[in-house]
Amino acid sequence: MSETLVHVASGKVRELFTIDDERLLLVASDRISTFDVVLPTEIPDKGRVLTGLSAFWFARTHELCRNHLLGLRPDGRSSECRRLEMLPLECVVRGYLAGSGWKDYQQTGSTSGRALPAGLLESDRLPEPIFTPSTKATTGHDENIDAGQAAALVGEERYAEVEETALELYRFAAEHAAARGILIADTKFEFGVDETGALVLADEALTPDSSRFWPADEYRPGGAQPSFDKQYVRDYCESLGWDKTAPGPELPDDVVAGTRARYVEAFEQLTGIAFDEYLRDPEIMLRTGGGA
Ligand code: Q0N
Repeated sequence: MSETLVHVASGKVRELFTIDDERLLLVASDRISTFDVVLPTEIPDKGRVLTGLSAFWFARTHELCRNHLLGLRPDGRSSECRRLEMLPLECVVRGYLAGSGWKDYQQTGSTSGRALPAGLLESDRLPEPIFTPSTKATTGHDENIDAGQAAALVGEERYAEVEETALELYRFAAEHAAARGILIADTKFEFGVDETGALVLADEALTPDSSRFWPADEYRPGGAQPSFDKQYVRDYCESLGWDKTAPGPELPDDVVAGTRARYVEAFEQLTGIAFDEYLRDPEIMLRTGGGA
């Protein structure tokens, strides 16, 4: 019954282990990063919220795209995944103008080589969602690339398929979330290819760590928007005058509790499933049509 897990990769807040030749175990920790620095204080259950949310989206987008999820472990934070050949692209979709998209637009009127209408404000909704791939940087920040550079990395045909699929996934999720009071400003997908050559959605998907979630009732274009999940952490860090280099500050109990509550709120608002229900039996995410 016991299994030997071989560690294969670490992200800032997630770890990946080999189960066997076909399967990996993706484990989401409770670590949190802000301003690109992982903080010394954890947010209890954050990894479970993100694992459950990802599973929710995987179950509900299966007709749009295959995905790597095989099953959830009883701990609620570990997913068994199909092992794939990953594409060397970060597949970003933007529905609103924020982050590096806004920076590029201010400097050039374009983002990732795509001209946008003049006069857009920070956080404005784009006329339509756009696909803005970037390269996977092994250190530092991912670098935005244009469609030609991205197609050169994966091939023209695969590029067209990835763009179309990423846009469909974003449209589906953004519409679902907006109806429940959360704007998904942008999101990053990672895709792989299975042994038959089929495109498969991997990693975590449509979580607050892979996306910008904004509370819809506070949406005011013309400046930066509050983050649905991390705003208490950012505000606290700003109040300290921390220089945003490692190591980051410890978080006080009220900031931890408030932030945990925001993650759970995002989970329940988006899925319509009580977080307690998920903890009792994580695989309900894969069976139920979902309360929402
Ligand atoms: C893989 N990464 C990205 C999580 C994410 N299904 C898969 N098959 C093969 N490789 C990968 C996956 C997935 N998902 C994805 N690296 C390998 C980065 N990681 C880093 C650590 O935690």
